[in-house]
Amino acid sequence: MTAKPWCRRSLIAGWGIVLAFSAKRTEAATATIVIDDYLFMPAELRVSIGTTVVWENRDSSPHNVLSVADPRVFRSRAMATGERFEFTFAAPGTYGYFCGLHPHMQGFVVVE
Ligand SMILES: [Cu+2]
Repeated sequence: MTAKPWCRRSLIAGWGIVLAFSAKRTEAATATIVIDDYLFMPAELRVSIGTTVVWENRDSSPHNVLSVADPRVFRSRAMATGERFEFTFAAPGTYGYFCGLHPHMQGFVVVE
């Protein structure tokens, strides 16, 4: 017994949806926060759940990134010029962070 044309069409449509979702899931969303001149730029970043945020130190001084929360959600080592730290945000929320070497340097990531 062969599938009726309408049935075949809905099968194809169904696979199309599955493939679209798979493509969306494997597409790695990333966002970059640049560290320069003792600032996080942008200081306020909004991303969707699952986004990997990359902090990139373009300053001539070393910096690190520590989440404000206790216990810390993320914590980088001191990054020299050109070094990066990344963290993937799996849960929604507002994540404040600062530089442990220069605590006046602050920013936050809103995950929604
Ligand atoms: Cu710093």
